[in-house]
Amino acid sequence: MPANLTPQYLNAELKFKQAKTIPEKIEALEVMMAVIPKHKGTERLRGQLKSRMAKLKEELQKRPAVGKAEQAYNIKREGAAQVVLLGLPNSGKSSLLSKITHASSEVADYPFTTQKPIPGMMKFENLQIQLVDTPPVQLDHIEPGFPNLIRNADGLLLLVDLTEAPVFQMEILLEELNGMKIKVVGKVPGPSLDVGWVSLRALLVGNKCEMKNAMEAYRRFESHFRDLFPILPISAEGGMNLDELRKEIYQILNIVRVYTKTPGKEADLTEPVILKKGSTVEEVALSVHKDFVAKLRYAKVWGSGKFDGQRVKRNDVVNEGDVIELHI
Ligand SMILES: Nc1nc2c(ncn2[C@@H]2O[C@H](COP(=O)(O)OP(=O)(O)OP(=O)(O)O)[C@@H](O)[C@H]2O)c(=O)[nH]1
Ligand SMILES: [Mg+2]
Repeated sequence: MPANLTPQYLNAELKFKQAKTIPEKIEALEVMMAVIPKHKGTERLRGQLKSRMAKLKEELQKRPAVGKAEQAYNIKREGAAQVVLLGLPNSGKSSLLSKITHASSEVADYPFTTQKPIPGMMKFENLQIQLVDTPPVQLDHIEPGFPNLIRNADGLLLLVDLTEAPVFQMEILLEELNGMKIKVVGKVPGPSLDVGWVSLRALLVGNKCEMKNAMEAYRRFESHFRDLFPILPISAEGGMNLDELRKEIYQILNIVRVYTKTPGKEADLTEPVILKKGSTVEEVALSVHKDFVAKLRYAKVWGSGKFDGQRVKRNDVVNEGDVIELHI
């Protein structure tokens, strides 16, 4: 007997074939089962759909769900960029977060105080940068989700305690990151990467610099790493060098701030457009509105060694602080 399948059914069948994930397949299959004409001619087909559904549901059960621990490491990026704080136990990560953002993360004189990542927003000039405090890096254990949090960051702040063999601490941190296929770079651009590796810019920070002998330790630490990375001594608790720290954090992000203006009006310098270093006028237009790119005829720029209001082309690279007037 002919099956006489309806267009509704055929449509759902097409969706089933195109489905990429198991839930998508189940959804399409449910529609197929609901709309299939129920008569003798479709009996075999209905049987096949039923057993297919049973198999899909079984497969869905077998897949490991994303665990609670892993979910905790999923920190939504906010502000201009996300910077992850990393360090061994007690280095002062949570003290720093609590000091330079409005977030609070528990501080204690015993190790392993922080159990899950905690984000906070740091103000730098007219920007907000997200910092993420994390549980301490350990030699023998990595929480699921932790490597992903790090790999997705825009930059890293590697914090060491200057009173506890800082060079050794940094070597452990770099080695652990290496194990996660994260190439940490600072001043010198790294070599091209193998498949599966990511490269992240980092700022090295020596904490507790107000302590006795800490600055001597800092000088050894600095001479060890200064050719490779930007380095800074701070005291999170004493509030020392924190303005410098904000500047250095901004520096590792490799971004520029530009400002857009409409002809005849002043630019709003409180609302920067944030772009990767090396971006062009075209990308400024894109950030304003996607239609602007196609319509863009030329732009005028104030700043960056150009004379005021100089006319530039769409593929001209923009610089930090430029004011840009887009003409469409
Ligand atoms: N002297 C001094 N002590 C500090 C400074 N910053 C933090 N501490 C102390 O160092 C200890 C550890 O600080 P935390 O901020 O909890 O360190 P943490 O890196 O978050 O530690 P975990 O969460 O265990 O990884 C606490 O006793 C802090 O009071 C500092 O600048 N100077
Ligand atoms: Mg902590």
